[in-house]
Parts: sequence; C-alpha cells; structure tokens
Amino acid sequence: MSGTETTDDRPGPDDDRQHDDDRARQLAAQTADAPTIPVSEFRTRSRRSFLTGAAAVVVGGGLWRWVQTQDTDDGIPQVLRDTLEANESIWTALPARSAPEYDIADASPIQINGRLGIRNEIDLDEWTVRVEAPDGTMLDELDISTFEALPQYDLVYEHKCIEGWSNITHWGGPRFADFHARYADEVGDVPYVGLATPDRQYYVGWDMPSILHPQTLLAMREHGEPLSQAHGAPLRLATPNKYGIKAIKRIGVIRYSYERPADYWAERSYDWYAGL
Ligand SMILES: Nc1nc2c(c(=O)[nH]1)N[C@H]1C(S)=C(S)[C@@H](COP(=O)(O)O)O[C@H]1N2
Ligand SMILES: [Mo]
Repeated sequence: MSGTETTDDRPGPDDDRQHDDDRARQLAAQTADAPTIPVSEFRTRSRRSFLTGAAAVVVGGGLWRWVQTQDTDDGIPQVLRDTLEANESIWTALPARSAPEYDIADASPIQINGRLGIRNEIDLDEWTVRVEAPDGTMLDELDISTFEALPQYDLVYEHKCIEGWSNITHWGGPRFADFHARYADEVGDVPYVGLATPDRQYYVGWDMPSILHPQTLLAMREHGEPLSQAHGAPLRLATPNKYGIKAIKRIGVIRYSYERPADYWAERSYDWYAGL
C-alpha cells in the first residue's frame, strides 16, 4: 500500500460505485441476521464496559496523539486497526464522561470528507426523516420544523477522523436525547439505533448510551451557518465521543433496534463502536 493516494472519500476505498441495490440487500440481510442481545444482558455489558472504558479514558488523550505519529495503511493508522480489531470491547458504549469543549473563536470550518449517500443534491424543502420502530413500522415522518422547535445547542469540539486528521469544529442543533424523548415511552428500553441516508448508501449503528449523551447533536449548522449539502444538510450527527465515521451526514432514516444495526465502516473492518 503506498499510502500516497488521496480521494475525497477516505477512509478506505470509495466503493460507492458498487451497486446500490446490492448494498441495500446486504444491509437488510445483515440487520435480519444480527444476533439479538436481551436487554438485561445489554445492561450488564454496558456496566462492565463503563468500568473498562473509564480506565481507557485515562490514557485516551495521549493515545490519540501517539496514534497520529504511526504509519498508515490506506490512510488508516495501522495501530488503530490492530488495536480496535484485537479488542473491541474496551471501546464500547461508555461516554459517561464528556469530551473537552472549546471557545467558538477556536473553531475553523471543517473540510468536506466522505460523500457516500450525498453525492446528488436534494431539494431541502422536500426532505423528511423517517422514524421507525424496531419492527420497522413508521413512527413518524418529520420535516425540519420538528428539529428547529427543539432546544438548540452550540458545541465546539475536536472532530477526529479515523484516517488521522482532526479539526476544532463548531456545530449547532438539538440534542439527540431531546429528540428521543418524543419516542422514549413508545420504544422503551431499546439498546440501539441505526441511521441511514435517504438512499441508504451510508448507514451507521449507535448504542443508546452514546447517542443519548448530551454531547451528541443532530446538527443543522456548522461554523455558524446552515449546513451545506456536502456537510450533510439539513440534518447530520455531530459528537466528540465517536470518530467522524459515525457522524452521518444527511440523515433520512432513524430506526430503533434490538439488534446491533448494520454500519457501513464496521462492515469494512473498522470497530463498530468507533468510540473516543
Ligand atoms: N452520508 C455520509 N456521512 C458521512 C460520511 C460519508 O461518506 N457519507 N463520511 C464520514 C466521515 S469519515 C467523516 S470524517 C465526516 C466528515 O464530515 P464533513 O464532510 O462535514 O467534514 O462525515 C462522516 N459522515
Ligand atoms: Mo472520517
């Protein structure tokens, strides 16, 4: 691997030229086949991973800096691949802690990175997001006004891409937790949520503790401006507690799940949790 190739869609090869239909079928099959974890077992695992996570956090900051100096393979620090593949469990759930936040003045616009599922412009006035129950039934189809009506937050943090660059970024929008409150009674103790672009080309899976963390936003603004389409307008995720791969742009589907949802980069050998 030369490591000198650069494309817009790193990390990893941009394989959105593969057939979209295959991708959709694969996603459906994987979701259907995923092992079911009973909620009680999920709780036990979360508690355990919280404890190991707390130990990992102590070395977290130094680890990130060290990783940046390591050799890369296809733009992915090799050491990250090795560690994450070897022991996924220490990276699970956890962020009970909060990541550092910065002054708005420290932020700079973020580059555009990754266009899977957002290559074509959409009519933002026509955009809606489907909210689905674990059995796939539609709970809601929402336009942007729902998200504009929720309490708005500014969040300035260091966005970290797994390929090795980072940027102090300024995001604005509601907390996922406040959005979730609308459905909390209806969906109950569901351990996961999957999110996908409207065309389902890009999709990410989240554990509930992470997505309900107060530092996880459904962002509508970046650097004080409404999101551009390339940054995921009208709605994307933003959080300092996961690598950039989890910050899906142009959300079209939000589906609660009892099984660990399919995840585009986890299917390509990245850690499913991708926690920081
Ligand atoms: N729909 C979609 N969302 C995506 C990606 C993508 O390819 N498609 N790439 C991810 C990656 S790897 C990163 S680092 C961030 C980058 O967000 P930005 O383009 O706003 O900088 O988006 C994430 N969300
Ligand atoms: Mo990334």
